[in-house]
Amino acid sequence: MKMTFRWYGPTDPVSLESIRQIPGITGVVTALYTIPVGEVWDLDSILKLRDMVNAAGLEMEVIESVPVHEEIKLGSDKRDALIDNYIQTIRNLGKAGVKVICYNFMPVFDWVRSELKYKTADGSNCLAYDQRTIDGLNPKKQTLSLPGWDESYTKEELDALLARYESVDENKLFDNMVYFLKKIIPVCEECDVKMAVHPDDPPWSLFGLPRIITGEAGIDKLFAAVDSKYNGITLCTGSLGASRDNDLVKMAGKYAAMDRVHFLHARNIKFEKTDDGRLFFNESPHPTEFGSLDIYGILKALADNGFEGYTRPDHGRNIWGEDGKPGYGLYDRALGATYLYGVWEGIKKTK
Ligand code: CS2
Ligand code: MN
Repeated sequence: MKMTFRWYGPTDPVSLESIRQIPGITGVVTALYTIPVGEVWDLDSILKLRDMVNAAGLEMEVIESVPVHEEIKLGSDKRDALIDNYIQTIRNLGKAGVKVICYNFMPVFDWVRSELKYKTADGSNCLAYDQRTIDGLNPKKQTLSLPGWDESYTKEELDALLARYESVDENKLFDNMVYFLKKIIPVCEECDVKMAVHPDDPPWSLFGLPRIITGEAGIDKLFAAVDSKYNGITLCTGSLGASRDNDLVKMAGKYAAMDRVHFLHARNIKFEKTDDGRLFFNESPHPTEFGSLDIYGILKALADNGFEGYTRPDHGRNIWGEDGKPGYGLYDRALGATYLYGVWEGIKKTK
């Protein structure tokens, strides 16, 4: 396992120096955040970023994310030019020594939560998801005020985009994803850069938009449609684990044995009891005991099936008075990293 840490670039309040001081961390996972979605990431900018990371004693072998333009997900006639740009970005990243690209194929919205600072009993705060709040939101009828939603679209632009997705169902979205992958995977093979799709978070349809990377069936179908090791997944435990239909220990073992897990996001979530039985979860500390997911079991299944890939602690809470970027403060993710390191050491030494 290669332990990494997400870093949001030079403006991240968490410095490379701090990251370097976390035991076991050898690299950061980052991106060029200022390049508009769809444009080529030029080699110079990539190398500058890599050199900055390397100068701090860390590697930059994983990118999260190179975002996929909505025109590609929609399958419009603009997609070929945008896929050509994506291909050029892959080539440039390969030249800079990048080995894995994490991306997602969720229409319009990335991860969705109802709260960014849910207060927990010990005084820390974390991200949370309450189905009741989400059910009360309708982006077609109201101006969406969704925590974490970056409002990069105006209301009119969002309306227009949502209207275009009305003719895109799960099957169409899947076909568009396969079209994209069939074009890029041969280049990935040539450049030795692996694609690792991040599962949909949460793994079900939201606001009427289709979502397809939600569990075993979708992932199996994706692997069958584009049968290359370079077409792999980011195993994000907190994303897939939000659906109780997903058996994460089984999936971890199965996909590691297929050599298709290129990146691990280790995050625990805790389902809370609600008066009316609706879904509510918050993002708990990483160790198994504090959440609803068997983080140990997942790591064991990965180890037993030969996983040695890139890993990072996903989302941490805000603790010790830190007021960090939601999910991405320093302290709790650092605790998560040392927990993962320790569990992994234990598994390896008792094999
Ligand atoms: C991340 C995702 O913060 C997170 O939950 O795991 O936002 C992830 O970066 C993207 O979905 C990957 O494209
Ligand atoms: Mn994740």
